[in-house]
Amino acid sequence: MSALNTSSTVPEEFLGTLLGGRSFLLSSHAHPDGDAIGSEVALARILQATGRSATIWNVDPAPATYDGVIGDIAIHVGGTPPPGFPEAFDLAVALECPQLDRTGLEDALRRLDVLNMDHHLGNRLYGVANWVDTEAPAVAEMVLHLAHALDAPVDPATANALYLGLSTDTGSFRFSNATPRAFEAAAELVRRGARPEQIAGWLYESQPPGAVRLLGEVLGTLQLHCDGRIASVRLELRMFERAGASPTDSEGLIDYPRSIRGVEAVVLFRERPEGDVKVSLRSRGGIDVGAIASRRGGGGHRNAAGCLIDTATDETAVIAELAAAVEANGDDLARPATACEDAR
Ligand SMILES: [Mn+2]
Repeated sequence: MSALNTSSTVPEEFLGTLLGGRSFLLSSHAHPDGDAIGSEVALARILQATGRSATIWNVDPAPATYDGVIGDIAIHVGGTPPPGFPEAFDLAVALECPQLDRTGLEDALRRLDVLNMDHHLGNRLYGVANWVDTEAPAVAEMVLHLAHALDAPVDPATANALYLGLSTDTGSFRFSNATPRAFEAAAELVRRGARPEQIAGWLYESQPPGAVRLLGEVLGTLQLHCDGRIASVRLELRMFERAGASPTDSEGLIDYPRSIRGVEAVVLFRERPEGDVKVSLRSRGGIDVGAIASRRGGGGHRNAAGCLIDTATDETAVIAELAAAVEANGDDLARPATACEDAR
């Protein structure tokens, strides 16, 4: 096994506890992303290859985009425990969860000893043993180190699953976590049979037609405010029908207005069948959209947040609050101080 040239090592207590288990239950957060699924699938394959058993249990199904990586690894989905729970398992591993309740299965998982394996800042260290490496570009990269610590084979399918996690968590190696560690892990995974062009095809060239038509509908509503520093778009219920799109086809829509030069904050207003409107907010740097969402009973963090509102009148109010937040953050481009008045 070639060792990676990084400082990451599996903590002894974590490794020792894991080595004491034979039958594992793996879980990750609700609405699993590429790092959640890639890390779970790879860890299941690694545990199985070393004579252990592993069952994956997630509260939500994986997006179809990840089917190729999941392969023949079964994922148990929903709130009802898998057969034999809890007696059939002697350890649980929570991957990618800063808090155990992020699994949506906390009460059940608490019946087992839980190992906590994560890379998020602010992890609550809820495990019987915790391995939290905030320098790790993805949990998938930690799973690769764990495979080495277990002297487990990393076959091409396992490498591909880990590459999915690494690639999605780094935004295809564009984000600030695209560190030397990320590239070193990527190089090793490709050497072991991961196929970047196949993963990229699944991630970026496998859209259902309805998703692309829905994007067209949404972009038709694009409005710029505050001298182009704020972009807003609307997603209306009737657009799904016109586009022949399903609810999951709306994922990632907010990234498009965010890609406009000069845009510092984005809001997506999404009509819900319940009659209210879901507000999704994104921002750059010091612009705090988390505060706007939490004032309205929502949640999130500084640069990504969401809340529910009632009427179209409230949409104007949200944009005005966003304008205030953008102005309060200053303007690198030294535009006139009146630039945001149109948004009030
Ligand atoms: Mn991650």
